[in-house]
Amino acid sequence: GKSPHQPLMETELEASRSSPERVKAYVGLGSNLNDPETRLKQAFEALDRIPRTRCLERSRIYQSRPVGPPDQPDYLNAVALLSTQLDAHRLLAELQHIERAQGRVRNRRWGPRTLDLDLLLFADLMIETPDLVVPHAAMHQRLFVLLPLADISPELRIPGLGKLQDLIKACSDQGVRLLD
Ligand code: A4P
Ligand code: MG
Repeated sequence: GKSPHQPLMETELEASRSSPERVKAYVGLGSNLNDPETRLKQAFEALDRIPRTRCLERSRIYQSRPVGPPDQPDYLNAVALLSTQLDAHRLLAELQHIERAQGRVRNRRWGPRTLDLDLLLFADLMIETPDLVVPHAAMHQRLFVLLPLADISPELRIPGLGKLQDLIKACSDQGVRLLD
C-alpha cells in the first residue's frame, strides 16, 4: 500500500473531495398558462437534463381549480422523482433556472404561472432556511400534490408529516381529477 505521507494523485484528490451520494428528490410541477400540458412535458424533459441528475419517474397529470384567487384558469399538476448528486440548494437553483427558461413571470402570490417547480422532498431531510423549506410547507394540505406523489410512491412516509395515505384521506374533498 501507500505510505500515509505520499501525496494523493490529482484524480484521487478529486474523488476524495467530492464523492457525493445519490439521493432521491421529489419535485412538484404546476402550470395554468400557455398550454399547461406542453409546459409540464417540457419540464419533465428539462428536469432530466439537470447536471448530475436523472428523472426516474413521472406521475400522471392532474387537473384542478386554482387554490387562491379564483379568477384564473384551472391548473395542471404532476410530480417527478429525481435521483441527484446535487445538494438541495443547488437543486432549487436549477429548478428556478428551468422556471425562468420557460418564461415564468413572477407576479402576484398564488397568481397564474406558466411553470411552478417546487422541491417537495429531498432524501429524508427536513430543511428550514430563509430560501428553502423541505418538506415543502404547503404540500400536506394540497391534494394536487399528494395524488401525483402517490402515483410514484404510494407507501411514502413524509418527514414530520407521517403517511402519505393518511394525508390524502384528510384532503379527500378537494376536487382533483386525472387529465383525460
Ligand atoms: N421556497 C422555499 N421552499 C421552497 C421549496 N421547497 N421549493 C422559496 C420551492 N421554493 C421554495 O416561491 C417563492 C420562494 O419560495 C422562492 O423564492 C423559494 O426560495 P415562488 O415559486 O417564487 O412563489 P410562488 O410559487 O408564487 O409562491 P408560493 O406561495 O410558493 O405559491 P405556491 O405555494 O407554489 O402556490 N392551485 C392549483 N390547483 N395548483 C397549483 O399548482 N399553485 C399555486 C402556487 C397556487 N394555486 C394552485 C397551484
Ligand atoms: Mg413555487
